[in-house]
Amino acid sequence: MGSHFSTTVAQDRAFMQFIDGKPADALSGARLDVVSPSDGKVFASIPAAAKADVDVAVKAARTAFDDGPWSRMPAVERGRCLTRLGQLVEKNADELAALESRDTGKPVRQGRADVTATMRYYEFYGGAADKVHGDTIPFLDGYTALTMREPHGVVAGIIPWNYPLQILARVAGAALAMGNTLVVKPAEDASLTTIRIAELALEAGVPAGVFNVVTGLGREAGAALSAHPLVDYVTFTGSTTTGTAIQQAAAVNNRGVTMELGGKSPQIVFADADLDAALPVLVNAIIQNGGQTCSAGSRVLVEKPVYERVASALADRFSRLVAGPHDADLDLGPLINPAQKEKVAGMVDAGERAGLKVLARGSVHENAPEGGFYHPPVLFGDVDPAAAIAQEEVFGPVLALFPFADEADAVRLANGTEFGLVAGVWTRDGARQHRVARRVRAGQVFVNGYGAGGGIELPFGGFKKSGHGREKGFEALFDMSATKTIVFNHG
Ligand code: TXE
Repeated sequence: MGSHFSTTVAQDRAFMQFIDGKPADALSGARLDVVSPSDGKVFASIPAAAKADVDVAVKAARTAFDDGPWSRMPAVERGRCLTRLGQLVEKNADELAALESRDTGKPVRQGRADVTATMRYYEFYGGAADKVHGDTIPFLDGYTALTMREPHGVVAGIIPWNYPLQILARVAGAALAMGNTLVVKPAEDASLTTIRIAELALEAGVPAGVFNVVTGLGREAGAALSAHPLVDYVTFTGSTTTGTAIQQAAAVNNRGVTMELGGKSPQIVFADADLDAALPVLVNAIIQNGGQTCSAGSRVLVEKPVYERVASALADRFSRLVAGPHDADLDLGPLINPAQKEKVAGMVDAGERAGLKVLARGSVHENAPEGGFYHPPVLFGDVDPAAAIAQEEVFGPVLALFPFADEADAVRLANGTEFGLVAGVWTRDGARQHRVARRVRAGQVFVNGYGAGGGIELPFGGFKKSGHGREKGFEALFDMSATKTIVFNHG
């Protein structure tokens, strides 16, 4: 194995949680191993928080909210803290990118792109903090009525492992800009950069107790956090099943939630599309982060006259894709853990057993470490729209191709799953661009492009089982606050 493939960069390290401005071990002292998906080896550990740890963190956030100064600080000052956090992310970019890649297995160039986006999130929300304002409302004679946006209070953020830095940034950026305090529970598979960002937030001037991190298992630390009576609002990105459990837990306290759940996002390719422009985007939308992206373009619908051409061009590209360790920076990295690898392999096997046609399969690099969680990219053709691979989120590098007859057929297929997160429409016909973009049930529609996960400024969220509430952009600031109406009687 060449030096290019060495995966032992960082020193083994025992990471700590971050509570009330200080590093904290779990009260029980219990720890979880941190495994590199590239070689399956343990390289660090994190505290395994239980209910009692969550309680300490939530109480710290509660006190920081109730006693201030954060929630009462002029919005411009909060914004400056976030802007400084963005600058610190930039200053520590190499360290953060290396940590993110190692922890998640994603190729280092993806880790770097994630750091750039993270910096942008804090910059965007730093600038937005003092630009949210209410209305004055014409009311009865002798009255003045006005609205203002107030923070919810303590926000719980439960974060998945696929884009820890970016998803944390969109949650923390919007929540902190509005004056909330935070308790974050990153995924047990990828907690390291979240801990680092909380340290940097303190350095940027975010007061102790405002940005807390508890680490540990979802069913323990995550469940305790989502059910905690002192939490005012819960925001979650992850699986639809866990999202349902979290909503049920939050409902016991009647708390609001933002849910960013799974997807089965379609890209619709009409015969008049610029295929040369579309092809690399179609591939990238399912290969990025090994397909472990909520907005992955996992279905490609192609109009019949160009179906064979698109299928063979995609097959050609798929057969040349190579998976390897994060620091080899190949087309894609390993999957996050053995369970995810088994899930993807199981769905591919089931598809083949059900008679679905594999048009092409990429490869795993011959020098990839044995213990890594690799799965090659797989392209299925002529997929039955009722098949599991057509309906369920695989969360791996598996693309399903479907032929369609006409525009109505395309829209029906595109809308024919329980999800509705993102869609792509490829056509040169302007009127059709508008018609299809309007009729597809998805929170984001890209025309002649596809921005899997991209666009800090663009509101993002789902229809149907893909969730509710909106993150990113200015709109997230509304989810992260509540309207208060004040009425003065001066008659
Ligand atoms: O996700 P979970 P998992 C999908 C994807 C993947 C599947 C399983 O299809 O194959 O989910 O992945 C915390 N109460 N996505 O099991 O369970 C957990 O600790 C409170 C889509 O890893 O959703 C982690 O922090 N919290 C996706 C977070 O929830 C709980 C991203 C996400 O884990 C909890 C990830 C509980 N009972 C997976 N159980 C996307 N939409 O981007 C778990 N958690």
